[in-house]
Amino acid sequence: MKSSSKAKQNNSDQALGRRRFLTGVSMAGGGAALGAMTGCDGGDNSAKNGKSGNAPKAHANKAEVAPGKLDDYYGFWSGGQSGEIRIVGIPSMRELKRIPVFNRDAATGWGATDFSKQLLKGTQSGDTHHVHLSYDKGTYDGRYVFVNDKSQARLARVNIKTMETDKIIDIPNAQGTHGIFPQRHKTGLVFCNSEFRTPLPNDGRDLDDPKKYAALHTAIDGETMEVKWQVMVEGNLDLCATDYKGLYSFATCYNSEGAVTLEGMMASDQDYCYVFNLANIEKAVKGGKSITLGDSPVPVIDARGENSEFVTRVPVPKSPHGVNIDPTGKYAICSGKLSPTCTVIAIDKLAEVFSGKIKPRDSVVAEPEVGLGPLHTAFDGKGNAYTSIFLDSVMTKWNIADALKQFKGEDVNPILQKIDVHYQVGHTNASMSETKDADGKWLVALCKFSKDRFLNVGCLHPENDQLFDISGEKMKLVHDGPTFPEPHDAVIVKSDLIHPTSIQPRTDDRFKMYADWAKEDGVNLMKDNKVIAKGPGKVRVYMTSMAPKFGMNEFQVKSGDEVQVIITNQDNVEDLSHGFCVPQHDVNFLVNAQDTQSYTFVAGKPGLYWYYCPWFCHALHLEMRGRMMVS
Ligand code: CUK
Ligand code: CUA
Repeated sequence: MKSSSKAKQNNSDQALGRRRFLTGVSMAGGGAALGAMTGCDGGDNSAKNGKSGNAPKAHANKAEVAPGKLDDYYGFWSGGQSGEIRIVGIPSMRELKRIPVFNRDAATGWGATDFSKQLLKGTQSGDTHHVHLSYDKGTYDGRYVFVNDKSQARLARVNIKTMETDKIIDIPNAQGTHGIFPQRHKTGLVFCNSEFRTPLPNDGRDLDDPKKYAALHTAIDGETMEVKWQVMVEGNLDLCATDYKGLYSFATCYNSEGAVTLEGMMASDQDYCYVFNLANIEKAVKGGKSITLGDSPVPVIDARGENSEFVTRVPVPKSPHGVNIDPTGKYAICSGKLSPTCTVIAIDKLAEVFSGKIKPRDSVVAEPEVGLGPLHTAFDGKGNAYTSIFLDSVMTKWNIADALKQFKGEDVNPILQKIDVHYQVGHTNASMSETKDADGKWLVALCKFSKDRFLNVGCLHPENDQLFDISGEKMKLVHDGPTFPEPHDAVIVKSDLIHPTSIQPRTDDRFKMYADWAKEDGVNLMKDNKVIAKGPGKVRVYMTSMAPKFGMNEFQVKSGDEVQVIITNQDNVEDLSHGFCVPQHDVNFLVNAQDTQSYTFVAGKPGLYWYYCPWFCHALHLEMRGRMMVS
C-alpha cells in the first residue's frame, strides 16, 4: 500500500513538474519516481543521471565531528514518553545530556529530591512533545527551554544556565496540553493548546453531551510562569505557533466535527487554523469581559461559535497537524495530515480578516501538494520549506515563492525534491529554523519507526532520527541516529547562543529554600556538618562533601525517624560531582560542584548502613563513605 500510494503521488508530481522536468532542471518528484521504479532508496534521488547517488558516503565527513571537537549546534529534543528533554550535538548527533523534567530519574535523584518532589507534586511520568526556547527579537535569547507534558497538562521550564528544570506549572481546566509556542519578539507569553475537549468546568457535568465540550488556548507568562488567561473554543487544538511581532498566536484544529470517535473526527473534509488576536483578548481580559471556570481564578474568554475579534478560523483541508511560521514572518504554513497539501496563510492579511474586509479563507495564498500525510514544516532561510510526510515516508523540499505563483495559476511546480526517510517521519526541524536566522545547514527528520535500520533489540525498536545536509541544492542523508522513545520535536540552536555554567550558581529559586532551613537551624550550609533534632521523630542532617570525603564520618538516628539529609558539595571544580547513596533506603542523588541537594527518607530497621558517594570523583572515591547508625 505504501509503494502504490507513493507511486501515485510521484506521478502527480511528475505531471505537475513536467515542464521543468523536461527542460532538464533536476526535479525531485521525477527523481523519486525514478528511484521507486528502479527500487532505489538511496540518499540522493538525483534525476540527472537516473541512478542512486553515493551521497551518504560522500557527505558523511561533513557531519562527522572528530573526537575532542565540538558541535556547531545544540539540539534540544523532547523525550516523549520518557518525560525528559535531551540535548544532542549537531551535526554529530551525539547525545550529550538528558534533562529530567516530568520523570523520576535514578541517576540524578530527580523526582525524589525534596525540590523536584515539590515541582512534581507526586507525579512520576510525563509525555513531552514540544520543546521551544525563549526568544528576543526573533531569535533565541539563551535563557529558557519550555516543554509541555501532554499527559498531565503541564508546562515546564528549564534554566539554560544550569540546564535544570526550575518550574513546572499545571494548566487549569485543560486536558491533553499539546502544541506550545513562546512569543518571538521577546520573552513574553508561552501559548499552550489543549487537544482534548472536555466539559468545562470538568466537574461531572455534561459527560455525555459532546456538543458542550470545549478546548482551551492558554497564555502563560514565560518569566513568572503564571497563567495569564485562557480562550475557550469548540475544536480540538493541536499544534501551536506565534508570529514574529507579538500580534497573533495560531492553533491547528482538527475534529471541528466535535466528534468523540475516530470515524466522527475524520468525517468533514474541512478543518481550521485558528488565529488568536492577542491585543483584543488582552483588552477584553483587562476590561473584565472574562469568566472563570471551576476553582481556577484564571480569566477565561468564551470565544466559542462564530468568528470574533478574539479568534478567526481559517478553513484548511481535513485534519491539519503542524503549523509553522517561516523565518521572514510572512507565512503560517499548516501541514495537511489527512490532506496531501500544505496551506500557506499570509499573516499580513490577517488584519483585514479581523476587520471583516476579507473572508478568513482569503488569507490563504498557496496550497501546494507535498505528499501523503504532511505533518510538520521546517525552513532554510532561503525561501524553501521542508515538510515531513508521514505516509509516504519522505521529506519534501518545496519553494514557497513558487507555491504562491502556482496558486495564482502559473505553471510552476514548487516541489524541488523528495527524499526517502526511514521510516514514517513525524516532526522535522532545521538549524535555527524557528528563528529569523534560519541558516539552511542541517535538517533532522524524527522518524517514528526504524524497522530494519539497526540491530534488533527486542519488541520495542528505537526511533530513527535522521540528519540531512541541506546546505546544497539537494537534501543529503548523512546520519541515522537511534533514539529512545519518543522524541516528538526538536529545535536546533547555534552553539554560540547557549552559555551554560559548569559550577552551580546558587541563585536558583531552590536555594532560597535551603537558605531558609539553614537560617532556622543556625547552620552555615557551605561548611557546617550537624545533626539537628526537629521535634519528635524528625532530624535534619547537614553534611558537606569535598573529594574524597564527606564532612561527616558518621551520624546516628532512630529507627522510624524522618531523616532529611542536606548535602552541599564544596568542590569548586568543573565536572566534580558527588552524590549520596544509602543502602536499603532507596536514597541516591547527585550533588554537582557548589550545589546543595536535599532528600527526605525514613530510617529503616536498626543497624549500620554505609552511605557512600556513587559518582566517580577521586582516586579514593570508593573510600568516600560514612556510617549511618540506626538505633
Ligand atoms: S506531534 Cu508528534 S509528530 Cu505531538 Cu508535535 Cu506531530
Ligand atoms: Cu565523591 Cu565519589
